[in-house]
Amino acid sequence: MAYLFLRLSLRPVSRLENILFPADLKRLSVDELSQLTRELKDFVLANTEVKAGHISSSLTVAELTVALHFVLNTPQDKLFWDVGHQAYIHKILTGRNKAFSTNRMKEGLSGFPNSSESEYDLFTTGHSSTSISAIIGLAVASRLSGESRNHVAVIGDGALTGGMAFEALNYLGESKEDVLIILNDNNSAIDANVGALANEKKYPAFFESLGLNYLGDCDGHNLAEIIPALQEALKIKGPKVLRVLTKRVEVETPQSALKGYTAEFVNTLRRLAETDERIVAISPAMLSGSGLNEFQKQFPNRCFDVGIAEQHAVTFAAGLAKGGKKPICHLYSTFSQRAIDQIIHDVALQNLPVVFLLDRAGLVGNDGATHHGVFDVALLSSIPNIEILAPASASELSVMLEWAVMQDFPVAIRYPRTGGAIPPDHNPRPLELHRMETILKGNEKLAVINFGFLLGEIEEALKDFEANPFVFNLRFAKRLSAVDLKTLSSFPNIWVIEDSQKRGGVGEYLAQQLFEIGYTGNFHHSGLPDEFVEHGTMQELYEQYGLTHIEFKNRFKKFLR
Ligand SMILES: Cc1ncc(C[n+]2csc(CCOP(=O)(O)OP(=O)(O)O)c2C)c(N)n1
Repeated sequence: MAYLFLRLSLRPVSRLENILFPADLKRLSVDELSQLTRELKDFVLANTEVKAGHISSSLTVAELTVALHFVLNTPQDKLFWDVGHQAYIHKILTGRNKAFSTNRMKEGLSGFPNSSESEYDLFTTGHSSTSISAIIGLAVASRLSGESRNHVAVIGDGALTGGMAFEALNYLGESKEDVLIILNDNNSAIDANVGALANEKKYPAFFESLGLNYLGDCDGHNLAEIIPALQEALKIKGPKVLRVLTKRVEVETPQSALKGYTAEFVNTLRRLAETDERIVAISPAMLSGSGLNEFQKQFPNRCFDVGIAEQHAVTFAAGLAKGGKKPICHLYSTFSQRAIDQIIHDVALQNLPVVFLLDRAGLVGNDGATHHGVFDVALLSSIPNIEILAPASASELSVMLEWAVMQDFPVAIRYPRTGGAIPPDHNPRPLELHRMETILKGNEKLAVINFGFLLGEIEEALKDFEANPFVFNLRFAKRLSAVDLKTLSSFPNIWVIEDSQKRGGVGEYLAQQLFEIGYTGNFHHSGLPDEFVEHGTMQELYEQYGLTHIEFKNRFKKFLR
């Protein structure tokens, strides 16, 4: 009995059970908050299976998150998490404790702050370096409305390398709005952080030279330091910066070898670079995601991680091309949106031979609306000089890259994350400008035109049919040769299938070219509708939008009966 009593009394009280909203934190002591922080970390680890990056970044700011919600009065006070991949604990503390296990699942919580999910998520985020501009906007709005509240942005040292952050700081130093910027400095940005500022001695002088009040550093894992530091900081009016030193909490993930599209890209690039010294590679802070860390090992002087700076990456590539190099500029499709003007103004206008690799094109799955790579075709296809290509298979990516580095104009190759669609049986033929590839010959009632990685789904859908339609692999988004247009115009039904927005997509371009030569048949178009796509697995999402073999088969039945 005495033993049982001892055990019960030693069992720690679960703090987390009683914390539903930030107000519940206010009555806890610093020791109790520390215990809660430990429980929160365990809770995150127990309730998340995927995306170690988000888990690590969230655990790294566990103490900071608890301290902020202890000190601030959210949602009246405005709290902005830059990028937002570190906001798991913020979500748990703001009414989403119970729902947290649905994180990143279809219909579940988003992996990023999402303003339609909770009033505590100030902004929908996912792309980096937006926090300072947005918090200044909110602070000005509060001032103009005569409302008194705190405005706080938390930005990582990685996100601080983004141009928008610099633009906003420059503005803030002069406008002197009342905002607190917390620099979460763990000297990492997925890979090691880069750039002159990452040298720690430079931060105080940098912020002060811009007219911001630099409040110094504090230990980001010690609540007894962070809480008073935040309380003091908020008493000071005007723009100020508090640097919180954190150590990245590493979460073990199985190290997978390069595979699929990433492996094809990197292995082909290495092979080409061995014989062509002009080839150089650029990545804005995505060296390991792109696979380019493998290229860097072999060619350390020809591989450039420029930080989270897509705009700079593109114009830097333009300069390299002008200087006689062959730059391979790797961008995630979704982040390339940042650099459309640089692609137009600095690359395409001068017809510079930069090769863009637009990775994670199409739907990316659980990262959701901020990260789907579905706008690239629409955004790029109105730009003169540039060619936009999409491989139907990983091996075709290799063929396309080999072709692209030989051209004297800009080329963008969009390709998906590996997985999420059935890989096709595809042995790509050599590329010819503006020529499509014939995949299957068959029934002359229907021409199916594939652009991108859904070819395997099309092939799967056709398995049980005796008669095939014609299936073509379009390859080039913007233009099709006169001879291929003529071939297509003899089909009474044409069906274009793509894994991006239909509006502005290849279907529209092809339809226009066909109608211009007098095509009068039926034109069908599958792709993504005019709406933002939420999160879920790639497969769930492609199913939702009718872009899998199941839906294709139903439609083939109608065409081929
Ligand atoms: C515009 C843009 N480019 C690239 C990314 C991919 N990305 C997500 S988090 C991250 C690193 C962020 O580093 P940091 O801000 O220091 O945050 P930490 O995870 O270290 O706390 C990168 C490069 C992004 N989200 N947005």
